[in-house]
Amino acid sequence: MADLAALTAAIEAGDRATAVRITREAVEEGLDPRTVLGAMTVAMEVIGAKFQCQEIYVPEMLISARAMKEATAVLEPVLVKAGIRPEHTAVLGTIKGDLHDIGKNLVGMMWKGANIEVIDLGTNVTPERFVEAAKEHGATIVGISALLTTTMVGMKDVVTAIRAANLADVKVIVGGAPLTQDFADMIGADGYASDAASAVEAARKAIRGG
Ligand code: B1M
Repeated sequence: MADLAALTAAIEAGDRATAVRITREAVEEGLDPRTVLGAMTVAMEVIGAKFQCQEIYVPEMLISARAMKEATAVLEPVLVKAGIRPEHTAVLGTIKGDLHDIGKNLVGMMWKGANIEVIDLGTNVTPERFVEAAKEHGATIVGISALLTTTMVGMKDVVTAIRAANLADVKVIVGGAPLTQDFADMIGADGYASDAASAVEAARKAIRGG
């Protein structure tokens, strides 16, 4: 029988081959895909916690996220067939004028690991594009990343555009090296995270409404 504890351990260790093999076994045995997804998500929670307390660093997090991605690709058709959808959809991008995307990509991976569907708009994203994509995909989260002090100010325009478009259910989460909680509050964002792991909790908290 597929060993789900070993699946969790494989993702934590970034062992892609083992993670994919156990996921295939679980699928062939007809295990509930939610249970399998749960075993994967736990691994990313552990990775997130270890990253936050600097027990591991960006490379290890990327390796685990890659293992998670390959294992979820095996599970995805079964989830779709069973009508199991991600809990939320997020539109994610780096702000207009900014081409840094490594941190943004990590946030995307962590959100996917937390069962949030991620529509990645890439870099240099205008406020109009964030709004369009949020409408098109029925997103409940808009995530914006900025790495430059010159571009972070443009985040306020995205918040303003989202509010002007009457997207009342959309929560805006912001992050990036030059940002602070004070800045996020000042521009009226619904959440701020200092790293990719806390971006999961920031999104959940904003959706819960505090
Ligand atoms: Co640039 N760059 N860069 N750069 N670059 C910085 C940011 C800089 C601090 C370097 C320095 O001067 N010491 C500086 C900014 C100074 C400032 O504004 N205060 C800088 C500069 C000036 C520039 C250029 C202007 C340089 C030039 O051309 N003269 C230029 C700008 C181009 C542009 O964007 N228009 C530029 C270009 C580049 C490269 C293209 C060469 C490359 C980017 C490649 C890429 O991303 N694909 C690059 C890089 C790599 C860096 C550094 C070295 C590393 C950034 C990085 O990836 N960090 C950076 C210096 C540094 O940070 N040491 C620097 C790793 C990443 C995991 O961390 O992105 O902070 P970070 O993400 C974290 C958190 O911030 C948070 O979670 C992530 C994971 O924990 N987070 C979020 C990020 N987004 C989030 C969103 C959230 C929540 C959390 O919610 C949605």
